[in-house]
Amino acid sequence: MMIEKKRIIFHVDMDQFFAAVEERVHPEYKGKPVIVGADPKKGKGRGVVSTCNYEARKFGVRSGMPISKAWKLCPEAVYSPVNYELYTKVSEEIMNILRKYADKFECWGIDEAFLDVTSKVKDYAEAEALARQIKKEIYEKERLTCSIGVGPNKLVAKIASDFQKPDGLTVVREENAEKFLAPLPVRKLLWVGRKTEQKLKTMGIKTIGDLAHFDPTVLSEKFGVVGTQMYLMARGIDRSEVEERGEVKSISRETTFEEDTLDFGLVLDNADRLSEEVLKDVLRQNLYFKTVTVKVRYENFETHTHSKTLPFFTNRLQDLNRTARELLEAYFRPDRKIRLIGVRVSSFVSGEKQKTLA
Ligand code: TTP
Ligand code: MG
Repeated sequence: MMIEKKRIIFHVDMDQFFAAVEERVHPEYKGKPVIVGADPKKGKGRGVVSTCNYEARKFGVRSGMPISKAWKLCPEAVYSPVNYELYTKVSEEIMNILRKYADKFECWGIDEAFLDVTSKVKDYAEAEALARQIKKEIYEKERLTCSIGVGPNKLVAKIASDFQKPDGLTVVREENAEKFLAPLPVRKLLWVGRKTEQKLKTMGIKTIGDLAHFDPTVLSEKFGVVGTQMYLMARGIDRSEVEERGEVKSISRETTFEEDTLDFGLVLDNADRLSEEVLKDVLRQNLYFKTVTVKVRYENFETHTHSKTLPFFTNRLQDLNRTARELLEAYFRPDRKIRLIGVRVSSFVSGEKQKTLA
């Protein structure tokens, strides 16, 4: 029988994301209510609130609310226009920090991501320590806080990240998942929209616990496949995988030496060859990259990766060669034979986009 390894999944969600980025740019906003969205035009403006900081939430302001209503609730707030370009850039930086902690990584919207960290930690205690480390790195590098949920699957992790906000960390072990979910409103489950919520209410189901104790056959009669899905989710069960989606995220090549080696000239020659191959792929796909990562495996299989993000996008071989060599040289030890090296580039923009930026 094959025993499946228990997964450990993180969901990371930035706190008051657009507003937090605005506060970082404008320190004078600190402590004030900040509302990011359409121009309020002294209450006559159209359009909605994209997000607001926690000070503004105290006044009842929420994402998606008409900006005119926000003005009524909190005219004294700082109103900021939406600067997507900036938030996208910050988002990319955050995703690059997060990605390196994960076996599998899934970016889920501008300020959220799932990380499968199963092979990185041995138990939930280590998972909690890793989550703290991630929060620390994001804060140190970006001066932004996030909330992290840790759980046995994506569903539980996502609900957990929302449980304590801002700057939260909620760990839900598999054996506690059902108990953790039970008191929460059914609306917290991903599939349950307003209509389903109403329908469930007429059946006497308000909390996730009510749903978990309901007869699953009745649920599938009333809601079809979604009914069965909802029931499983209410029991804390979700088998969906964390998966990379969308366009190419990285291009890499690696090589294992015929014999483990201390000949660093040979290692560097091979690095140049790998860089050349990687670059061919980059050019073929008309991409420009910004991040270079090298991987080194010593003879005892101890494996390290290290990245450097350049201050510009490039598609030049000499940039890649130089950066890869520099990163690799830091791993050369007179007493440690090298077994394998790898070169990877990531953080792409397409050639089309690069032209408009230049
Ligand atoms: P959220 O993570 O939902 O919100 P948030 O990060 O602002 O606050 P929280 O601390 O509760 O996580 O959304 C992320 C960003 O997406 C948010 O900063 C702005 C944008 N957004 C909209 O533009 N419109 C919306 O209706 C919502 C919900 C978010
Ligand atoms: Mg958020």
